[in-house]
Amino acid sequence: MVTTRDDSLIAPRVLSVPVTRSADGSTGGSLVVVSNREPYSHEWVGDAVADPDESDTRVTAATGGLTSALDPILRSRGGTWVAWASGGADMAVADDGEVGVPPDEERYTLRRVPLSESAVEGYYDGYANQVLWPLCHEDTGRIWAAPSFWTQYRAVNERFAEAVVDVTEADQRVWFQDYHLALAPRRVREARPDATLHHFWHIPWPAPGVFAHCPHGGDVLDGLLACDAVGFHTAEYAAEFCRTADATFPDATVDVDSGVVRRDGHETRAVANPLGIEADGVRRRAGAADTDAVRRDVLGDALPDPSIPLVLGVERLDYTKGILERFAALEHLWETHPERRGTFTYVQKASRTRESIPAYSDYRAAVHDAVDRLAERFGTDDWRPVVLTERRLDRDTLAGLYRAADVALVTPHRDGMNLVAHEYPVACVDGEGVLVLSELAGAATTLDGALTVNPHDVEAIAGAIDRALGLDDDERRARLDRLCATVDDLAGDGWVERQFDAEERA
Ligand code: ADQ
Repeated sequence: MVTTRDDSLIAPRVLSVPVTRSADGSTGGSLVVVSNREPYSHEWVGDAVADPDESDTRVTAATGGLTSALDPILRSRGGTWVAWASGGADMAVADDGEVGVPPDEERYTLRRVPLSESAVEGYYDGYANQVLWPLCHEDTGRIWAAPSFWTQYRAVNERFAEAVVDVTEADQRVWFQDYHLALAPRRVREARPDATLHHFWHIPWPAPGVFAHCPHGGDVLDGLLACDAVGFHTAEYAAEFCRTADATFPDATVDVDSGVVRRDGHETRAVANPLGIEADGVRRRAGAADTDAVRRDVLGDALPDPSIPLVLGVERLDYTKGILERFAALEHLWETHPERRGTFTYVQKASRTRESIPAYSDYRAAVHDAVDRLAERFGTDDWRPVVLTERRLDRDTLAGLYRAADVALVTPHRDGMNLVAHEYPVACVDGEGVLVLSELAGAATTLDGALTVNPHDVEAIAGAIDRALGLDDDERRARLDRLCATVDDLAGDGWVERQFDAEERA
């Protein structure tokens, strides 16, 4: 049974009731966090196979939205982070799979789950990234479900669940992260009926008709419904989750308005809880950057004219990010507005990703072809229309590159949130910068001030680039101010607090 009201009335339900803080300023007791990626990984330095005694290890801290939101929480309250042992030396430095982190302070425990190569292939490259990822981004034609994918996904979720049960007290709070771990909560619930289980689904949740394409969809949903609360970036995803539960389980009672699914005597709350960024850190790094040096470093001799405006795209080379449509839009713009040729350079900062999956290696090849095509068609001795760089940039350089860019294009077909759309405006510390944003990214529901576009509408993207470059100072600054205000609203610890607040309300 489903109760709902007119969809257009479902405004983002961002919960905002403050949560009681303990004396140390944290928001509660110790916590178990569970994710595919680990916050710290150990690698061998030197040849560990040839000479183990002469080898040492190096520890790398992960960067990205998830780690920067959760690592400080675990540092302040203590607890355990359970994750895949992805580093070559991870298990060698751990004691029974556990190691204290951060390395110098040891504020919490990292419990590592070792996985074989075939397990990672089936679970991560397979079911997670060839079934759930295209499904949730509503690109069902790309779903590919070899039998081993599901077998490994189930087995790996089982392994994670065993590790979680091992480190979890009877009534502790556990927080699972993302689409790699949909089944583990059900197993943990069976062993720890009194624990409080949370999940956060970082990618979109599709409409029920799209979710119907999911092989084993009932099991995926059943795993998530073992949780007390499942968080999503937007109210739309939370509502679609409820509708999917209603369509999949006739015995469930679903209230889309309040985001509650009741089944088998258990209640799960779907909550809209947008993730923000560490805005002050981005601002500080951008403010400290020497933008001329960053332009020289990233673009080298590709940029003969150091004063030419930059239009920027930053993302993993993922087919959901809309990079090819962006190149088509640039081509259309330079074709229909020849006066725009030579007036700006488009910089695509791309990182290679998931390349063992054919859809990704094909996409990367198509991106390179498009760059070559544009260079051949429009390039001159004095002007490179497009610069593609796949170099890994540290956070300081990336913040400097954002600041150096006059316009940023964030045009994914679909995106849970998209943190680049949050980072770019606050990095524009000189008050210059225009964000062109896909109306289908989660960020479009939370940020105000961008020029929004349909990510498939090549002509509209071309028009938005043209408009962004010509925006007058007043409008540009007013838009940037609004963007920064909305990014700041979501920055900080609010994300963690809102998630746990949902549990208290339940
Ligand atoms: P992603 O799909 O990886 O994340 P996004 O949120 O844009 O997408 O990026 C995550 C981070 O990676 C950003 O902080 C960005 O700075 C960094 N990054 C991206 N490309 C980079 C590059 N080429 N070089 C250096 N750094 C780069 C998933 C979901 C998103 C959701 C996040 C968090 O797909 O929708 O916003 O999780 O929930």
